[in-house]
This record gives sequence, C-alpha cells and structure tokens, in this order.
Amino acid sequence: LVCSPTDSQVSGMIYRNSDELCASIVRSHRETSQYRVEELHALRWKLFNREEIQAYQSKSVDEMWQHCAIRLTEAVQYVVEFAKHIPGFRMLSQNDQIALLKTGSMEVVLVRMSRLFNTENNTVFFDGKFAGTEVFKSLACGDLITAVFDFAHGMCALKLTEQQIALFSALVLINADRPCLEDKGRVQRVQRSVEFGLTHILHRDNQESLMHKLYQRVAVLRSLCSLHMEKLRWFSQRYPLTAHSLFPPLYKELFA
Ligand code: CLR
Repeated sequence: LVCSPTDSQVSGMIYRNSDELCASIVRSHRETSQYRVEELHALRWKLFNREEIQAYQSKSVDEMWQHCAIRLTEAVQYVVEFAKHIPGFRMLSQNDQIALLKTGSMEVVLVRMSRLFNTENNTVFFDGKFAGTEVFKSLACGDLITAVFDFAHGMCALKLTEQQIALFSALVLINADRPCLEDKGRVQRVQRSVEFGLTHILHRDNQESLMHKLYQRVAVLRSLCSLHMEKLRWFSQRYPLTAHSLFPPLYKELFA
C-alpha cells in the first residue's frame, strides 16, 4: 500500500506551514517596526508648534531634502531588516534581493507610514512629533506630499491589524513582476507563500473582502513611487552636489 497523506493531513501541513510563515513575518515586522503603535498613540497630540514649523519652512530646498532623505533612509534600513527575515527572502540571489528592495522598500515605508498617521488632524510622526503637510513645504514637491498623505489616510480607513500590515508589507516587497529579476520563478514561489499567508489570516479574521482593497492600494503605491523617483531626478538635476555628496549612500544605492 502506498502511504500517502490524507486530505486533512495535507491541509494540516499547509496550514501549519502557513501559520509558521505568518508568525515569522509578524515577528519580523514587530522587531523592525521602529515605533510601537501603543507608544505612538500616547504621543498623538504632540504636534510641532508654530516656531518649529517655521524653522522647517525656512530651510532651503536642498537642506530639507537632505534632512528628509536621511529620515527616509533610516526607515528604509528597518525595511531591509524586515525583508531579511521574511522566509525565503535570503534564499534569493543578492541581485534579486536588491532588485526587490529598490522597487519595494519605499512602498513598504509608505505602508508603514499609515501606522504613524493621525487621521484626526492629518499629521504623521516625523522627527519626534506629529507633522502636517505644511512642515514639508520647503521640499517644493507639494503634489507628492499631498498624494502620500492621502494614501496614508486611505490605508488608515482600512483599519488593518498589525498582523495584516505585516503580511501586506511582505506581499508588497516580494513581487515577481518587478524588473531585473534573475530568477523570477523563485520569487514567484516566495510570493505565492506570502499571498497564501495573507489569505489565511484574512480568512481567520473574517475579512476576506479586504484582499481586493489591498490590491487596489498596491496600484496607488506604484504611482507614488514613480512620483518619488521623478522628484528625485528633478532634485538631482537642480542640486547635483547635495544629491551626490550629502545623500545617504543607501538612499543613493536604492533610488538613484
Ligand atoms: C515612515 C514610517 C517610518 C518612520 C518614517 C520616517 C520618515 C518619514 C516616513 C516615516 C514617511 C514619509 C516621510 C518620511 C520623511 C519624509 C517623507 C514623511 C513616517 C515624505 C513623504 C517626504 C519625501 C521626501 C523625499 C522626496 C526626499 O517608521
């Protein structure tokens, strides 16, 4: 007699693996999330005052860009740590890991931004306090800032749990359709397992209808990131020296 597992054993196997996969993605998200939601909730009303806003607004364009590029790079570093602990990510070639981070790290930063966003007054936790769009005025890319804040607002409306955010972030990162992948097939297998994990927790949470809404968010992320790249090209042309010598190396490596 051939000893093959029964259906329930097979689904048990899949589910156990999926549980483990979800658990390690959630753990990785927690350990690299930079701020805990409860922590931020307590600081919710700590806003920049008029003088502080004024100080940001009187920075020159290149000074403010440099400042934001440094903050953004710190956030990206945490995303890189997160990626390294997604089961399967480390098995990809170095080239493919970098290719996924080049296109995905900024998107994950924006997903994570929604955790630090206060929808009641449209502010985000930046530099130790909550900042509205006016704080970023001297970047001279108001359209990008408005679009990023709108996106955060839309994400908050979905009221995702930390686990759902963790799985969604992993899915944003592990995308077999990104350009310049050497081993698309392998990325696809990792992507399927993450997709399966997300489906699994949405099913468990009785929120299967979120899947469709999350895929809609992915499309918005794509457009935000191309807007970011466009702004960066504009900035590098106008301020080549700042972009070349004062931007963090990781920022340049991933985006320039
Ligand atoms: C995202 C979540 C991280 C902490 C964090 C740090 C820097 C923030 C970022 C968050 C959200 C996006 C942000 C960024 C600094 C500048 C950037 C506010 C909150 C805005 C969108 C401006 C982009 C400017 C570039 C074009 C230089 O845990």
